[in-house]
Amino acid sequence: MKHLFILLTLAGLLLAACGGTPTPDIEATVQAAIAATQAAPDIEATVQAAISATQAVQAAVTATQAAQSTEMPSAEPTITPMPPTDTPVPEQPTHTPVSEPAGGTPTPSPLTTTEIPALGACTYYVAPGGNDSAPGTEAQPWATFQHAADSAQPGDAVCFWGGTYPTEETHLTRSGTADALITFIAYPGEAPILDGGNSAAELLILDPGTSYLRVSGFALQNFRIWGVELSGDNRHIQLDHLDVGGGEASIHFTYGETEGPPAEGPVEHIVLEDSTIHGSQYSAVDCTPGPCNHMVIRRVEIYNTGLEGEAFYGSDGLEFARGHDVLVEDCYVHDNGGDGIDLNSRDREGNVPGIIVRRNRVVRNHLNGIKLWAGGRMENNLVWGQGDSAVWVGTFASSVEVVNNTIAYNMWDPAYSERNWVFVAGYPEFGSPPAVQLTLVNNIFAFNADPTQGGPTGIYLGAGVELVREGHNLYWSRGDGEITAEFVSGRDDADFTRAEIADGTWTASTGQGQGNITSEPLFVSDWPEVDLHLNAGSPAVNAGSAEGAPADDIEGHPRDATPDMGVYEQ
Ligand SMILES: [Ca+2]
Ligand SMILES: [Ca+2]
Repeated sequence: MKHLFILLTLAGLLLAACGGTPTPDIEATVQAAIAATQAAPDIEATVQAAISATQAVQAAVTATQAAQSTEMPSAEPTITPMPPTDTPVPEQPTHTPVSEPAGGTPTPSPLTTTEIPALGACTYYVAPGGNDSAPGTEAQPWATFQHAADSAQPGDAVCFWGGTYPTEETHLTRSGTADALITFIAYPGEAPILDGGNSAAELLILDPGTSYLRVSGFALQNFRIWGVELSGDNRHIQLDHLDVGGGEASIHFTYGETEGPPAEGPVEHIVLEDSTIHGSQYSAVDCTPGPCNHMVIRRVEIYNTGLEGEAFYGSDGLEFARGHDVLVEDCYVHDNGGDGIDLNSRDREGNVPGIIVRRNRVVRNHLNGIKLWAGGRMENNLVWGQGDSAVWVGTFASSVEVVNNTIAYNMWDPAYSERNWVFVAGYPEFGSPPAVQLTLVNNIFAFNADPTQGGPTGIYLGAGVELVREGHNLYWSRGDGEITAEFVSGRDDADFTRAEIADGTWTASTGQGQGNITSEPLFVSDWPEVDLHLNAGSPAVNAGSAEGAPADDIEGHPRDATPDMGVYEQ
């Protein structure tokens, strides 16, 4: 599917650039491009290539607009708009609700966002005070997003001037094509605001089937339920440079009952990047029931969601109930009432392919930090300040890789913390313990749960866990129980103490544990001014394993031949 998309994209680019006349040379070039695409190393590269190519097509199409055919798309989707009568049902909490909101003031985002790409030209314009009966030119702009959505053709770029647009529920029913997205974008330097006036239930609704769109550069506010909804069967959508706040969820993917199948088809090949999402009542970026496949969530800040509301129990920053090939990277997910990043909670068959969570900062969420229920790889994540277990993986049978994460000072803030293991793999939440193949390398676990409070704070490995590889981790959380390993037989106690890791007992019992460290990590700054960079004298410096370590650290610095443990390379 994605290769077909890229094929069409590249073909369209080449044809547009050559004035629409195919030649044998172009065919050969396209064939070469297909081969290159099929060799693309991963989802990220493929999706990025597709997006880049599509943007290039848009520019080419704009540049050659005079020569372009003006014919209408042959088949406009016939869609019956679906009224948003179904209030999303929150996941039943398995944890005690946080009793009161805390951490209410978000810290400023340190995200470095990219600029909105300059447009070669805009096909149409929209402005506050415009007129939908006008021709939509720069001098005589339209007034509403709905009119723009009803008028745009594949390849069109509709540019919005800054200001506030009172917005009712806006249905996007027209699709672009593989070689020509429809783009709705803030004019460079402008800041359009879509405002629902606290009466609109939703603002931008991509009806079932609507595909090949880009929405860029808008703030969405004062809606009651969802800011952006992808109803289902939506594919190849780019959402970027958005600021969405409030409602029940800011961005919602797939329509249907939470515990049931989706009412429409899956949402697939979506990029959400360089955006800020905040202040929802329930999960802020919500794919329930799903599935959401081939997703890229990148450089998104998600904060202050799930902290209050009628049915308050603590909702997540990012919650994808079902879906494969999901990449979450370079996000800052903090101060949410529930979990930070929660993936695949309804994929009970387990072993979901293509789940990657990396280089995220997951901070002060009041329940878990990162949950990978059905497998995946998490690397270079900075996870501190959670109110409950920082990381929870392998609730369903799966393979899980946990590499170069720094997991410290969780369950430390008494304002919202409970006591639990800091890291849990293969917990028997649904009866028998799930079979989990776990790789656990180069991580730092330190200062998890206030030691004055008592209770479990080490890591938990269930009876179905098989350690593919465990080693080069630093354990400094709970001296009398750093590792609880239910799968180890022949002991009175499943808990391995810090001393038993240091003296070789753990290694003798499991055949693992090479390179583990059981001393203080020596962070730059401890609680409350948390800075988990390593001091030069830290034992974690150069103590990691190069095998399977990520090429760079969380800040993009290349890792050397002797990687440091945790997220930072010195
Ligand atoms: Ca959750
Ligand atoms: Ca190093």
